[in-house]
Amino acid sequence: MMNLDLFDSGMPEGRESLGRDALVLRGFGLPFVDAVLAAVDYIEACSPFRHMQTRRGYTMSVALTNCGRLGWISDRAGYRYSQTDPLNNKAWPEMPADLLRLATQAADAAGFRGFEPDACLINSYLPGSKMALHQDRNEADLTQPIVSVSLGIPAIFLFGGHQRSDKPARIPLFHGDIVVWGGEDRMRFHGIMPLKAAEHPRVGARRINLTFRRAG
Ligand code: MD3
Ligand code: FE
Repeated sequence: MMNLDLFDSGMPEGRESLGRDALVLRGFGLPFVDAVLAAVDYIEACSPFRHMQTRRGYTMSVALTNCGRLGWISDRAGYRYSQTDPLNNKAWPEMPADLLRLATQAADAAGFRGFEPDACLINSYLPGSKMALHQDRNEADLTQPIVSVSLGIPAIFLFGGHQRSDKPARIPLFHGDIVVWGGEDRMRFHGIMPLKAAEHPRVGARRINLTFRRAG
């Protein structure tokens, strides 16, 4: 008889462990796609995607926006969270209830009960966009996990170690995949390889990634 446990691990729609406290939930976001895309439309009408500057003066190839009480920003003064959008000096759009539900359900499914994100960073990638290896260390409570939702064309996620020089694993992320990171995997270096040109039937020639965080 076929070993169903073995079959379930590592297959689309299944769970793949990336580390002790890091898990890919393949396809977990698929039932939420319409709600997430509607939420992104609402958010970008108030706070459009824009390319931010790094502290060193480079322009990021990824465009971003935020919703929730806090939003992640970058400029010549560095990386930080802000209660207001620097484009209009108003509060970021509220986190839509559907997004909050998706984030808490995914965190629950990964074993992180009681996750209450107050920030959602939304990244928009076009073919060629990439994200260099980095750590996420601007959040106040580093014991809280991060939940990431991928939509649109695929990307290769780089999952490194605790040192920038550790050789990263390459994990493909597809439309509807969710990844949850916490515990000992929370501070790992990570990044995204330059996106290959492709077309997604629902999202077009781009990738959207939402990361839910407890920032404050
Ligand atoms: C692993 N975004 O916005 S999400 C980021 O696909 C970021 O847009 C990537 O890295 C993206 O900061 C990757 C996945 C992610 C987010 C936070 C992590 C992976 C993580 C924190 C610790 C370890
Ligand atoms: Fe990151």
